[in-house]
Amino acid sequence: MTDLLSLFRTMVRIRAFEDAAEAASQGGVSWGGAATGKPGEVRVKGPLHLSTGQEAVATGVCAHLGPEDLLTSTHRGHGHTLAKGADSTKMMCELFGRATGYNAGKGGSMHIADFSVGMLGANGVVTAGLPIAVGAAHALKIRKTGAIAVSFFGDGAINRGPFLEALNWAQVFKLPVLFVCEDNQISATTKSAPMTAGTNAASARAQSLDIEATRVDGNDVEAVSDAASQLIAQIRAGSGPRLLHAITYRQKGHVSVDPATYRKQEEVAEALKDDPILRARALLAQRGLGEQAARIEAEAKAEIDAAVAAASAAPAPDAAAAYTDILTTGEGMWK
Ligand SMILES: Cc1ncc(C[n+]2csc(CCOP(=O)(O)OP(=O)(O)O)c2C)c(N)n1
Repeated sequence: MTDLLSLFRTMVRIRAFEDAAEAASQGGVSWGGAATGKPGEVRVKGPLHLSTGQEAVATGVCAHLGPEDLLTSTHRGHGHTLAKGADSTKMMCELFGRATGYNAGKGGSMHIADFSVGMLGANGVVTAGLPIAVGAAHALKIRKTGAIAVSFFGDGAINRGPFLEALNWAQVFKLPVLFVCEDNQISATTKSAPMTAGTNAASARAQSLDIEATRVDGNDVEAVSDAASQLIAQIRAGSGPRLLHAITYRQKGHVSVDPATYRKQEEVAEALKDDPILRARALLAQRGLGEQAARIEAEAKAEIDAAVAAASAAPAPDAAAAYTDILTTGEGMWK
């Protein structure tokens, strides 16, 4: 569904999910440091990479995908995963380390996958999702399913080799894959511009391989949706790969406990005015849909409150589960 109310619903569900997850992680493990919260207070342990401010990109792209289409994500994957149709309660349970989570509480925020909705997984290794998506797209092409693969990645990812390898392979074999660069203009804690050669590097590098690329305002959900719709239609018609370069802004630090003091407060304040949800809410009000928008936000908040309650009440995994679903317990290696 691509009308603005539907797009708004996805964006506010993502925002509510991440706000709740962040609240549950406050006072948790400090970045690179020791646990600072009181036991029992902190329900999300370890780092949490939030995509606050980037919701329009996940939303606008995934609105054009079905469960048969495949998706790879990044370390900042909550939005992509929700937009692709994953269950918010199972996701929250995973963040809370509960047995009822997507990975039985053993994976956490960066390892959520749900193959039933085509979500192949978040990924802590920067750029690793691109070759996975290309492999998936190759399989889709061989099987002639008509489905496509989509890979989200950050602007930092384009400086690693697998970016070029993935794009090259996809173009050589004319694979059905959409590469989506979420250009939030920062890589972890470092501004991207001074360490990235070229202008509009994500699009320009794709174009150097004759892959058509479209640049879009990534905080304008309708613009993202329109651009994605066109590119995805071309891919479904057999064009081979396309790249969507969405310019956006990450409102929070690299991880939830990072206060991002390396960024000027004026820059953040200015960027907050361009919040994609504020923009969509204002547009809906202008179009006489303010009441519906408010109802949708209340529903999203209620859904996520219920997810938090369910996750809080859910059981932790058995201690014995630490030894299941692992490749090796190390015996052979150390003897
Ligand atoms: C191969 C690899 N190198 C380094 C890291 C450490 N790291 C985690 S996130 C990140 C920056 C990624 O930047 P970008 O892709 O722009 O995403 P952002 O965090 O800005 O959303 C780095 C270098 C990693 N996870 N994987």
